[in-house]
Amino acid sequence: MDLSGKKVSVIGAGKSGIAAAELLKSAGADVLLSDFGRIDESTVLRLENKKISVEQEGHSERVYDADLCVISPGIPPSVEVVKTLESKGIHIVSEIEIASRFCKARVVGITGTDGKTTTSTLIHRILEADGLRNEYRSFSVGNIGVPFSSLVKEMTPRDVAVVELSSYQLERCFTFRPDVAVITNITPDHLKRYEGDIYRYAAAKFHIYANQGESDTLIYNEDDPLLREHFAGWQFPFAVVPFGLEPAHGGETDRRVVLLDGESVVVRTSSGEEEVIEISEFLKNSFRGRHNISNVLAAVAAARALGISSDVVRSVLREFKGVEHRQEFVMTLHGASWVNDSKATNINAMRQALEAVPGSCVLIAGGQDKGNDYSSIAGLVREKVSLIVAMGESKSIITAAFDGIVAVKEAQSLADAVSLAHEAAGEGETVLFSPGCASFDMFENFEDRGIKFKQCVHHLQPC
Ligand code: UMA
Repeated sequence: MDLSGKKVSVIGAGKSGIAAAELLKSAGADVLLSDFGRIDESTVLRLENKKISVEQEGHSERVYDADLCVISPGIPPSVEVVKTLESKGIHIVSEIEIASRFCKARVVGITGTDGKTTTSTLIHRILEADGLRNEYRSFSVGNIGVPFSSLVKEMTPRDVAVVELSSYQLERCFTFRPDVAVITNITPDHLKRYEGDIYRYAAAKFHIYANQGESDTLIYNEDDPLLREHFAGWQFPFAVVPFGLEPAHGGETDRRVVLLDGESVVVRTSSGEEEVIEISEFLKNSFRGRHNISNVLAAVAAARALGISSDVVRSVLREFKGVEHRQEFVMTLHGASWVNDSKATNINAMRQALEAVPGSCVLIAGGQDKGNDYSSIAGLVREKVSLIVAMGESKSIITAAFDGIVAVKEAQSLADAVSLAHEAAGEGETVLFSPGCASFDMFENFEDRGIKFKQCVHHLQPC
């Protein structure tokens, strides 16, 4: 892609903005990277050495002197700079859109409210294993933490980019066309950005298949009511592969192509049903729960669409130990199992973690509230939780929500929460750290929160 002489403004100097600026510069564009906060000195120096103009602590008029604007995913459409760009008719695209225009590799895109990191990681591991035999590489990029723009120039037509995509990243995608698109589920999340409307949130996610054509595949979760309804009866110009755990819903035709049949993952083909793997072969302490079986079905469907043999899929699934911060087993202490689920930033993820707990648990929850409706999990909490330890900004909201349902103790810090849970946890119980809230009230991000949780747990261990 030749951008010689084009002026491009990049808004937001986080990971994706910096990577997009560097990519655009390498294609000959005249790039301005603008951030309303401070950018660290070494980054400014590095970028200026590459002849990228940088401005910080505010977006100036220079931003509007552009042929094109690339926007970072975390910047909502409601902010002044975006509105002004729009009023001036400057074309605004997402970082994913720009990276995809440079991409020579095949692309697998994975979106959804929950499960996208686990599903992306599974697909990436399967591709890595297959790539070793067939001499290609798999790149795991996107919302998972490595900007697509930062690696896209290394990718060749033989390679595969496995791109985890948030709804934010799919907004302002216009030509992005994954060869294989996966939608894991859609439940309420990030609704502030979408003015409380789940269909606006879903519409952003549906950009994932908007440009797909004849040679492409769309994989979606038939168990998800919103997706099931959305895809019912439609004719698409590409292959559609529903997957699901549940048998046909309410007498409807069973459309599932990849499914759970008894204890086995099965693929329906034109010549019958093929068993891929039994669930007991991949479920383990560090990778458990029905939602993870669902993630496996999605990954199996993607592997099929990419022509990967069941042998490779099986060998990867048997070895897979889950993803850090996602129901990650930390250790057993005095008979209680400690689980780090810091990635659970919404109620649905918290529900999945609670459902996966084998017996009763002490739940550590709380953080920056997202307008959570805790009543939707009251029954599950009554059934499974012996004590809630509430922490962070939302601790009083949690206390009020579970008053009369289960005992709640409020913690003053993460270390305090861990210590209160340790005192309460009985033998055979699980201590589940599944905040159900964003992390930004006390931590840099959910990774930072998960790492600090694990450090606190390890400090409990007697020497
Ligand atoms: N900023 C401005 N002007 C504004 C608002 C913000 O300049 O009006 C600046 C901030 O000062 C900051 C920068 O924008 O310097 C932040 O950009 P960003 O929030 O888009 O963050 P990045 O570091 O670029 O990280 C993004 C994703 N972040 C978000 O979507 C919020 C990362 O997803 C992703 O891993 C990364 O790109 C690489 O692709 C994180 C995330 O929280 C994990 N995702 C959400 C989720 O999973 O729920 C959607």
